[in-house]
Amino acid sequence: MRNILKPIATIIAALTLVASFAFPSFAEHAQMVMAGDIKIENAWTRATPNGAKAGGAFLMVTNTGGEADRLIAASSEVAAKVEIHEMSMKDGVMKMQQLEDGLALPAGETVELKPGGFHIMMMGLNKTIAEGDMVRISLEFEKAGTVDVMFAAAPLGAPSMDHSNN
Ligand SMILES: [Cu+2]
Repeated sequence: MRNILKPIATIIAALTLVASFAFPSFAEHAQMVMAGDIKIENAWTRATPNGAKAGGAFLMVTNTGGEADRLIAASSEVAAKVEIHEMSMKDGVMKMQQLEDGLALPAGETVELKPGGFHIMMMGLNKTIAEGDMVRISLEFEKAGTVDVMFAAAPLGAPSMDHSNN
């Protein structure tokens, strides 16, 4: 790591360390972000094993407004592309697929993106994510616009994003 980045990384590591003792509750300490009527909480991702090309990211999205919105796209400097996925049971097999039209966010409701369900999928990762890293993902909402969210990286082995069995 370049020297100029080191103090920043140290501060972030110190801040996240305090909260990381009690994972999974540590995600609850993640910063709350508002984009228009959209409230984002509990943004977290996971450390990736060396060389992993994909990783999941999770959050709770509440549409506090009176009109439906959609999460339609995402991007990050750490991945070639970022997609919005759904995992579901099909003919007794867990499958994941991209939500081509994005994720519906009904007015007044909270939608949770979590392992085993809806999730943000980082594909073509260009770095290994380490525990305590803050991964910036830009989320684009149809009505609320685009907002950058920092996803705190939980330890390796935190609730699995293995698409085959949860
Ligand atoms: Cu996925």
